[in-house]
Amino acid sequence: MLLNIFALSGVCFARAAVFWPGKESKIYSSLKSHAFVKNNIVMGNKSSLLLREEEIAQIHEETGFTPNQIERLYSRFTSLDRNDCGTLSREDFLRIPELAINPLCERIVHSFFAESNDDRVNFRQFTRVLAHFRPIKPNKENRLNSREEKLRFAFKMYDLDDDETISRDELLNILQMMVGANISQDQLNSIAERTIVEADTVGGGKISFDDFCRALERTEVEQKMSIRFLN
Ligand SMILES: [Ca+2]
Repeated sequence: MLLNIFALSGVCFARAAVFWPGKESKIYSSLKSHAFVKNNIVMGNKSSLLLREEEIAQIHEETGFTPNQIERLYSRFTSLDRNDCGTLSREDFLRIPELAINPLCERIVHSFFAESNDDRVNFRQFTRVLAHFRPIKPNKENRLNSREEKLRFAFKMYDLDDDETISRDELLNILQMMVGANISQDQLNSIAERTIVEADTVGGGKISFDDFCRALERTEVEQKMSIRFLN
């Protein structure tokens, strides 16, 4: 039960995120060509909007994305940045149709703002969040996409008040987002209750990060929370 609930949220995220950097998505191609035109127009008079070599090198070092992937992501980023201010607002994210209809939309968007002090997301923060979804490759481990970081990322989606535990109400909140009105309130309450009882090892009625990891011990988080970024 627990495994399914937690794994499902990871899949929800991966589905939404796949629309950002992938070539497969139609919306991406149209946005990308828009960004391409925009970049060409602004080139020369708004050089601050272009990525500098050293920024690419820093982001590569930090996230493990290749320079080519970084440029693709940047093109996506600038296409979402309607006001050309170099940062994204929550509204910018909500204009992505695939994201707007994702049941966990609010939590996904929230995760981009975790490191932001002023409710804006810059390109570096944007790439750091997406880096959690890079597949894990042998001998090429990057801190951001390790199994533990992927799990921590999923955990934070549940932990609405950032107190490092998942309470019954927080679990219920995510369950409601995921299943909508398909399951009665009574059933949801009982699922949340059972999940907590199953996972909570210290008996405090809450799920700690350790409990969360233990519950997902036999789940292939690496695959469920990975996106194949094109090279
Ligand atoms: Ca909490």
